[in-house]
Amino acid sequence: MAKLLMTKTTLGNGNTDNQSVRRWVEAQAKLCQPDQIYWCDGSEAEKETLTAEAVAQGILVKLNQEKLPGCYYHRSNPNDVARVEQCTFICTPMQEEAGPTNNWMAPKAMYAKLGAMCAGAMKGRTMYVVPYLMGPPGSPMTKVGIELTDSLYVVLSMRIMARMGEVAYKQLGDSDDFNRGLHCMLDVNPDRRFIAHFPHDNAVISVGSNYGGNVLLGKKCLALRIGSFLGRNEGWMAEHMLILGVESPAGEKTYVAAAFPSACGKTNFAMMVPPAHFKGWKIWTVGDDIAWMKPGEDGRLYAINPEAGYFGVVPGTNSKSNPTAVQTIARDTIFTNVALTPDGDVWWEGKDGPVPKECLDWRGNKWTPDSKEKAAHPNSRFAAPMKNNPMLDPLANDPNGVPISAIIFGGRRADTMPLVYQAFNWIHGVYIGATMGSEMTAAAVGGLGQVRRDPMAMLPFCGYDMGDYFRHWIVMRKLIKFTPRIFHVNWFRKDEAGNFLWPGFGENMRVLKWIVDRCNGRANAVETPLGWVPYAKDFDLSGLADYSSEKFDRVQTINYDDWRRELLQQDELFMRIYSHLPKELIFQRELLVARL
Ligand code: SAT
Ligand code: MN
Repeated sequence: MAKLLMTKTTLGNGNTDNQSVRRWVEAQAKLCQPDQIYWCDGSEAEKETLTAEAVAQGILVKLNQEKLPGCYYHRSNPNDVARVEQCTFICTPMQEEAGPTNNWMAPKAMYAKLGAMCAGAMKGRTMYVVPYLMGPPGSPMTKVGIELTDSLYVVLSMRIMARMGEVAYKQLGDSDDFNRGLHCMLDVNPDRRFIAHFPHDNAVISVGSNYGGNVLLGKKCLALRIGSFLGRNEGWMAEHMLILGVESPAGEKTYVAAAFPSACGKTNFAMMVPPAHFKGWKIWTVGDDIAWMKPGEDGRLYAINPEAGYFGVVPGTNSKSNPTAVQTIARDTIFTNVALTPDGDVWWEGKDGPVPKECLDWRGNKWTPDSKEKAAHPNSRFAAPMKNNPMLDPLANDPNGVPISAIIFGGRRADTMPLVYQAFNWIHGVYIGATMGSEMTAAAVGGLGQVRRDPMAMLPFCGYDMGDYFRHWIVMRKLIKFTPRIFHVNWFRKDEAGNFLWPGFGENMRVLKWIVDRCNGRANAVETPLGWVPYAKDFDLSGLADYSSEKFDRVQTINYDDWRRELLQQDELFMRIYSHLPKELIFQRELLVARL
């Protein structure tokens, strides 16, 4: 390959003849003025060099390699531990295109503002050029991105979360169709923090943060916000969904995609281990966070996971909640903001085994079991390569993706929502997704515990007007011959005393089995005002200790007072986005009111 004609010192073995890439990198380097430019090639040797560099700089701590081979530890700035929706912008020429649920600024104004902040921002630093793919190599659905960053933590995390290096230039060829991502840490100051998306330019600029969802630009920025915008224009869907395959003892495979808001158990569900009672059943993981879905030639809806790793919530991960994740994160993983034990191990609330007598908490302060604060931040995360997952679906890297039979929506709701119900049809399912609500979690700054409307779990991730996004869902119906069945689940319903009415975790297999059986025309259901629900006799409760069919009836109860309140709350969102709201959804609301 031709030598790079860069004005700066260039390092790394990554290299490309693609003139669009080179011109763009050169222009950004001119703006940010790094001391040197490092072109990543994605190789193992490079990983070793950069990891050693990160350790030398104190960005990563090498963990006990006997216990955790290939694992490292990172502590973030305490002001930078989650996505910040207030700082996240969609920059379309017209505000109307971004819609009422997104922060908006005109592209010209945002480019000027962030250009000024990035000017000279990498002086004394290295600019890393990170080429990556979202999607399996060679897939027609895959997108190329290039992220320029001055954070080694980002480089090493991107290496886990995406297919990074030469493979991206190979897919790109001499095209200029790639996502242009620029990330400057600046001084990691919440007052100078912006995550700005330019959907018409397929570009993202992120400044002032070093936290996953804000800075791993392939993930929420490209795969969801820009992706949803591209998907609408190109006839596919970018969704905040896990993808899993259910294998029956007879070897029948059924694929399911499920949208739950951040930190509501997508990773656990995607890696679920069926309870002993379900002999011969297996769950295979395709993805745990994002699905790109497109109608296939056979009329079914096909999904790929654009990512190559899992960026999961750590606290609560143990051999009961997620034994597969416990295995997956035992090597080659970067842990962020968990606690560090004296023997170079990591610890978090809800980990297997004894509580350490003493450790350093996520801020680096001494922690003992008497401490009032948590040792691990509630949004502490692991970044682990999906190839470590013992239950990785054999088709997870298939360029064609997997055929989806069911779409599941779910939220974290202490009341109102039954354990499971099925939509009457696609458009009713779109209404169920559009009116989803969930109690807020630590994955985003602010509002912990309050119920907020989070349509399709996409409120923080939709790159254009929410009403137009619902319209896109309705339009997609016409492009799919065999539409997936749509369901709503809630693992989190509680009784008056605050106890969960459903055991959750692996027992969710029982719900999943009913869903799969419905898709395959095997399970019975009864019609209710909300949708189809299982008869107690058609729902497998056997082998579930102390769980009576009476308790099942309680978790499935439709409480009419709750639903009156729920409908009013749903209206708040519909009023907010009224000007672009498809009338089909207003009719669905009317039908629901009439049934109730
Ligand atoms: O922090 S991330 O945005 O990567 C995860 C999430 O909030 O869904
Ligand atoms: Mn997510």
